[in-house]
Amino acid sequence: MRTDTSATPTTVLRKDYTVPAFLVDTVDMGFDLDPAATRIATRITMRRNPASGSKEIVLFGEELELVQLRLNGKQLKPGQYQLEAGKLRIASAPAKVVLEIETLTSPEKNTSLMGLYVSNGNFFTQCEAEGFRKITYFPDRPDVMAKYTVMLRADKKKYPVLLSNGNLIEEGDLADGRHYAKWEDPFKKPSYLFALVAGNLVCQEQKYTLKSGREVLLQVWVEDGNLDKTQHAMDSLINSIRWDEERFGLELDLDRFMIVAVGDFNMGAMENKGLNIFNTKYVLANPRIATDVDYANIEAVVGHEYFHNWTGNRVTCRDWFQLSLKEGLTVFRDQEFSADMVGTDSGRAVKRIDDVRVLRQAQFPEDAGPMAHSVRPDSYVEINNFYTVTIYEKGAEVVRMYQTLFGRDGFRKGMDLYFERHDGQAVECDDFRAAMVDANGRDLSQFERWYSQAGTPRVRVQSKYDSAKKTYELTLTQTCAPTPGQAKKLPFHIPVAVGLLDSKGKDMPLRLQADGKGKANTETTRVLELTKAEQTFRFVEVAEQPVPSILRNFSAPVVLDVEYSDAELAFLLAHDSDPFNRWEAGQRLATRSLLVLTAAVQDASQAGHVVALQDVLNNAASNSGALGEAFGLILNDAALDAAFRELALTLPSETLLAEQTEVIDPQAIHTSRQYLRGKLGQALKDDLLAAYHANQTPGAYSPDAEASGKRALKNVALSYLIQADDEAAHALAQQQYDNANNMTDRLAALVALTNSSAPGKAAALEKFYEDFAQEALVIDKWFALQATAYTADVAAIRALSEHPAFTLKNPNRARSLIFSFCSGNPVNFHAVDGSGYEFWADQVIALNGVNPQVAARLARSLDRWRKYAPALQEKMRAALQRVAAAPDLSKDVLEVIGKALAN
Ligand code: B3K
Ligand code: ZN
Repeated sequence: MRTDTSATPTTVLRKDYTVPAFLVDTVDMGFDLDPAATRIATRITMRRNPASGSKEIVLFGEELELVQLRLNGKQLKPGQYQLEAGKLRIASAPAKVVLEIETLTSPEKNTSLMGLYVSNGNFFTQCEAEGFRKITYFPDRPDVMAKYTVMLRADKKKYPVLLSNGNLIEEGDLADGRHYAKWEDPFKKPSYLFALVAGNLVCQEQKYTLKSGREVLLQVWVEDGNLDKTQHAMDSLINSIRWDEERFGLELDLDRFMIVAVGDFNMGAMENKGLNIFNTKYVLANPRIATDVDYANIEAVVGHEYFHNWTGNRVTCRDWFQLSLKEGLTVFRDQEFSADMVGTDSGRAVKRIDDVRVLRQAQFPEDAGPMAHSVRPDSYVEINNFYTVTIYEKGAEVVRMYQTLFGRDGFRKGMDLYFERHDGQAVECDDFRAAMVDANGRDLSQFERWYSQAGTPRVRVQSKYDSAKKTYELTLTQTCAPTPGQAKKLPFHIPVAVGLLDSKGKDMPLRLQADGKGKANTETTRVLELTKAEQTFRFVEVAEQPVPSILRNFSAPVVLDVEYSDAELAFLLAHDSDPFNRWEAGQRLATRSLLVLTAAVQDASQAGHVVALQDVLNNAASNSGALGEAFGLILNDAALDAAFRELALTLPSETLLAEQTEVIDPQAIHTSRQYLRGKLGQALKDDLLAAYHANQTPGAYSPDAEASGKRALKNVALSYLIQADDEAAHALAQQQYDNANNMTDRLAALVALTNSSAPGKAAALEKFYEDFAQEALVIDKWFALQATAYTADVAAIRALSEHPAFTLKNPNRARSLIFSFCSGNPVNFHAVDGSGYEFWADQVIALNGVNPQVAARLARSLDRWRKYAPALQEKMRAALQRVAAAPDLSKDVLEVIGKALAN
C-alpha cells in the first residue's frame, strides 16, 4: 500500500529552497537481504550546518517499518520524534549526532521499482530521485553528500554475488549458509547515487590501463546465459573512458567500474557511483537479437552513464530543480561521444539529424503542451515527472549553444573551470553558466532565459538583396508563445549560424558590415547573435543574389520560419555544404506536399464530396513531382553516405506533421503520408530496387556506421517498395526475412511484411515469436511492431494484452505494447469512436496500482488533447476525467492528469 498518496499533493517550489540543517559525514549500512523482509541497520554521523539556523533534523522515509531509532546511543521513543507525512523530525538536536536507525522493507512486494526491489529473484536498487527514503530514514536530498560503507549479508547459494558502490574491502562466509561482502565508496556522494545488487549473476571482466598508467577493473554483470551479449557494452565502456580522457581530460576515479543489467527497470540506466545499473535493453546485444539502433543506443547510454561520473556524481545538483545541470550536460556529452565515434563529418551530421528529430518530435510538443516547463523548472509535484525531454534534450541544446558561441576550445575552458570550482559540490545551473562565461570573458546574462523561460522560440527570417550596393540583409524576429504560468516571454539570446549560397550552389565568403574593414572574409558560416525581438544583419560585398542557409547544424532549439520557394528548397537539398540544412530542405519540401495533401483530404471529407479519395489525392499531389525528382537525385547520389540518404528519404513522421497543423486530424495525416509514400514508391521503383541491391551487407555482421547506414538505406527502400504494394516487394521482404543473419534485417523485413498485404505475414509473425520466445528483448520488439502496425486497431491491441507473454509489471513489456500503441500509432489510437482513449484510461489506472512512475509516463499520451477536433477532444476529456476520478491515484499520475485538464 502506498503511503504517499493524498488528494491534494503538495507542490514543491524552487524559491523555497533552504540549506540542510544538518550535514552528514558518514553512513554505515548493514543489509540482511531477504525478499520478504529485509532488515537495514544504518548509522549516520551528522553535525549542524553552520550555514543554517535550524536545530531540527528532518529525515525522509516512505513505506518503511521503523524498528528502532537511537540518537547518540539513546533510544528515542515516539514523542521524542515526530513521524508524519513521510518525514521524521527530531527537534532541537545536539550539534553532533550519531543516529542509529533500523528499518524493515519488503523488496518482493515492491512493484514501483524504486528503492530496494526484486527482479527475477535478484535484488536491485534504484534511488534517484527519491528512492533512498524507501530503504531508510535519511536526509534524502542531493545537497547532503556523505561517505558510505555498506555491509551486505545474504544466503550464499541464492545470492552468490553481492555488490555495492566503490571498492570491495572484505568478504567471507557466515553461519547458516549465509555470506557477506563489505564495500566502501571513497567518494562523498548524495543518497540518490547509492546502489546495491545481490543475486545469481555472472560477469565479463577486463583490466584496462588508463592514460595515466593506472589499471582499473571493468565488469559487465548479467544473468547466466547472457555472457554472449556483453561484448558491445564492454567495448562501449572502454571507448567512453578513453573519450572522456581525450576530449575533456577526465579520468575514471575508481579502481573498479561495474555495469549490471536488470530486466525490470523504470528507465534506461542509472549512474550509481561505480555501480551503474542498466535496463537489459541498453546492455545486451548480439547480431541475433539486437538491431543497429540497439547497438547505437547501447553505446550512447553506456557513455551517458559513464560520463555522469564527472557530470552528476563528482559535481552534483543542489536540488532537483537543477536536474538539467547534470542531465542536459551529460546528454550533450553522450551526443558528442557518439558523433566522435563515427568520426566523419557526414557521420556527425547523421547523428545531429537524429538528435534534432527527437527534439522536434517529443520536446517541441512538450514545450507547447500542459506540462511545458523551463530547463530549470520553478515547481513540481512529483520530481519523477520531470525527467523529461525538456530537461534532457533541450537541456543538451542549451549546453551545445555555449559550444556554438565559444567554440570547442572555449567550451573546454569552461568545463575545466567548472570542475576547478565545483568538484565535490552540489551546485546550480547558474554555476555552470558562470564557469562558461568567466572562462570565456563574455557577459551572457540574457542567456539565462534559456533556463527560466519555457516554450520554443520562433524565429522569422526576411531577406533583402540590393544588387546596386551588393548588400544582403537578413532581418530576424523572434517570438515565443505563452506557456502555463508564463504569459510573457522576453527575447532569448539565439545563436543563428548562417551561410549564403551563390547561384552555382557554392558557399560565398561572408563579411558583415559590422565587421569593419580589417577582417578577412574567408568564413562561409557565421554565427549571428540574435538578442532582440527584431534585428537586421547586413552582409556586404555580396556579388549576387544568394540563397540563404539558416540555422546551420541546428544552432539553436527554435522553430525557423523562412519563405523558400520549392525551387530554392530543391536547390538547398542538392547543394548546401551544411548537411543538416541539406536534409532540412528536403524535409521542408516533403512537409509542404504532405500538408497540401492533408488539407485536401480534410476538405473532401468535410464537404462530404462524393469524389473518390484517390482522385482528391491525385489532384492535390500534382506538385509533389518536384519532391519525387529531388528524392530521386538523393537516392542515386552515391557520393552521399547511405545513412544520410536514408534520413533524407524518410518523410516527416505523422506526429511531427500533426504538430504543424492547426487542428490535428490523425486520419487525414495518415492517409496523405501513406499515399505519398506509395506514390514515391511507384515513381522511384527502379531506383529503389537498384539501391536495395547495391546496399547489401554480405558477410559477418558489424554495427559500424557504414554497414548500418547501408542496411538503413536498403530497408527504407524496401518499405517504399512495399508501400507501392508490389508483389515482387512481398517476395523480397519474405526472402530477406528468411535469409537475414542479423536482427536489423530480420525485423525490417517483418515490419515490411506486417504492413503489407503479403500472404505470408501471419506465418512470419508466428515464426518470429517461436524462434525468440526465450529472448525477452526480442519479444518486446514483437509486441511493438504489432502495436505500431497500420492495421492494428484497439481490439487487436486488447487481444495482445491478453497474450500470456504480456504483463504490465515489466516496464519494457508495458512500453512495447501499450506505449507503442498510444504514442506510436496515432491513426489507430485516435480512432474516431474514442475506443483508443478508453483503452488508454484502463491502462493508466491499472498501471497506477503497479508502478506510478510508468503510469505517469503513459498518462502523458493525451497531453496534446486540446489540439484535436472538438469531437475527439470531448472523448479525450472524458477519458482524462475518468482517470482523474479513479481511486488511489499516485501523485505522479495526479500531477500529469491535473495539468492536462487545467491547461
Ligand atoms: N539519472 C537517471 C535517471 C533517473 C530517473 C529517476 N526517475 C538516468 C540518467 O539520466 O542517466
Ligand atoms: Zn543522465
